[in-house]
Amino acid sequence: MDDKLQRFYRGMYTIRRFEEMAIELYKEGLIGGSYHSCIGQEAVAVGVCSALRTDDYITTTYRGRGQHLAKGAEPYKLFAELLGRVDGYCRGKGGPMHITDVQTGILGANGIVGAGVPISVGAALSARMSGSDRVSVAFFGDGAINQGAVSEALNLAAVWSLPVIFVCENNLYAEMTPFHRSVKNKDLVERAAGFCIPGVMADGNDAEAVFETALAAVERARRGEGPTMIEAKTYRLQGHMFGDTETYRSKDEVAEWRGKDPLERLKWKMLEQGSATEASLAEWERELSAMLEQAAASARLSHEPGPEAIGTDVY
Ligand SMILES: Cc1ncc(C[n+]2csc(CCOP(=O)(O)OP(=O)(O)O)c2C)c(N)n1
Ligand SMILES: [Mg+2]
Repeated sequence: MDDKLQRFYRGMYTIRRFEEMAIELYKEGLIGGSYHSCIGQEAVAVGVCSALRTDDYITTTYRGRGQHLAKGAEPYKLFAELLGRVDGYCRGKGGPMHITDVQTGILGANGIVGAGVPISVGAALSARMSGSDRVSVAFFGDGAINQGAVSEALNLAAVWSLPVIFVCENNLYAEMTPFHRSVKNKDLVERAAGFCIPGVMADGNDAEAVFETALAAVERARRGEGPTMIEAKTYRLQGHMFGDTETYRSKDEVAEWRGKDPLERLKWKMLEQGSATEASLAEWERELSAMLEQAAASARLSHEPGPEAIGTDVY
């Protein structure tokens, strides 16, 4: 059995089921605001986070539950936060867009496009200043590439040779805008050269390829050799957020990417290599689904913060 592929599959399946279940909770009216699912992008989260230690840092976007789970977040506390309950990571006051867990190095999801990137650079600076060999990863979308703060963060990380990995999760769209309408570059990783940072492409629907690319960048950062930018092209198999009518992309395009579903690809690879059987896959899926069902059921039992908590945890 290839333990690594097994771990990747289990991690990706957990994210997929978590998101499917979160959508059901959203439909029930139990989650406030909007919900941005990461279904289809699981290989980037699992590939990159598998190259990290628990004490390394990450920042994510509002689409970040995949990265949180891959970094070690507990499904129960994630569900509780989505439901706005006191047992959630932000005691029910953050919802899906602000999940933070210092224990696992999750320095926050962020609803502001690009805003996590300078925070990651700050975390990398703190790692350096405190004499640790921690690294920091900034996950951001294609839509963040033209944000001023992202350019400033890339530049500062390069100038100070900070241990940070910039992971551009290019799912081809920023809301309804295809990325090629807002940049001239064919690949966004070309931007790295302008900051004298190595830029590497990875197939964002292949967890193993993402892992190998991320591991090289993480090891380089730990050796003190500075930042790397990774562009992982992938695709969100759902709309930008729940309720998106998806008129801006064709059914053929979606079908083409469904054919590249990262979970299915890994499944076939494992079956071909003999590192899993249909029966073992079905057993893991049953086990992980049951674990998530239990987590969601318990989260429903947690209560909402009361009026007495209105002034706490607010900065
Ligand atoms: C600074 C800022 N500008 C605009 C928005 C509105 N907005 C929300 S999501 C989004 C698209 C971002 O796309 P991308 O970075 O590619 O991430 P994806 O949603 O594809 O994961 C935009 C423009 C915002 N939240 N923050
Ligand atoms: Mg995008």
